[in-house]
Amino acid sequence: MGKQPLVGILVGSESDLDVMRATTSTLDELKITHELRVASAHRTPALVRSYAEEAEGRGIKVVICAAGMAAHLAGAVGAATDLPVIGVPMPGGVADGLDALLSTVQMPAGVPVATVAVGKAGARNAALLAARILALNDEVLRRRLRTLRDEMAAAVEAQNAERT
Ligand code: RP5
Repeated sequence: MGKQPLVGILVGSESDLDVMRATTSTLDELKITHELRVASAHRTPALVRSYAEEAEGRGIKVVICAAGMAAHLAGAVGAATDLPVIGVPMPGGVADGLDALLSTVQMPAGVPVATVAVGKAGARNAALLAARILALNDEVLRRRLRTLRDEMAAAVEAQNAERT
């Protein structure tokens, strides 16, 4: 039996998986347990509803939802759980992700969705934001996040050193 997942990832389609590897690899890097399911607000609404309703009871702490085009997944999940929900708008569609960005970010008052950038940058940041939420109660994870931030700064400094 696998370890209890702390982060649940829902993707609207298998076609989102390439982008969402940036989320799973970042969670792996931070040693955060996670699970991933394909579930669509449009194609499998009952599956989305039951996943959202059961997630907290199953020990999930944060749900990350990736969807493109008319991206209702994160909002639909947020409507059925009190867990923090992070939405990742997928590129593609008629406006290459701007459609999904607006669909995800423009939640009416009452159901929050923390929306990150479109595509791979957002997919990585979704994992980092989930990690920051989990780190509120996890000192070891907080140190891992600090190390990651220090490494990022060091990499930029090394690039500048090469220029001088
Ligand atoms: C959304 O529609 C999915 O999240 C995906 O980004 C987009 C297109 O899905 P496919 O037609 O490629 O399955 O629901």
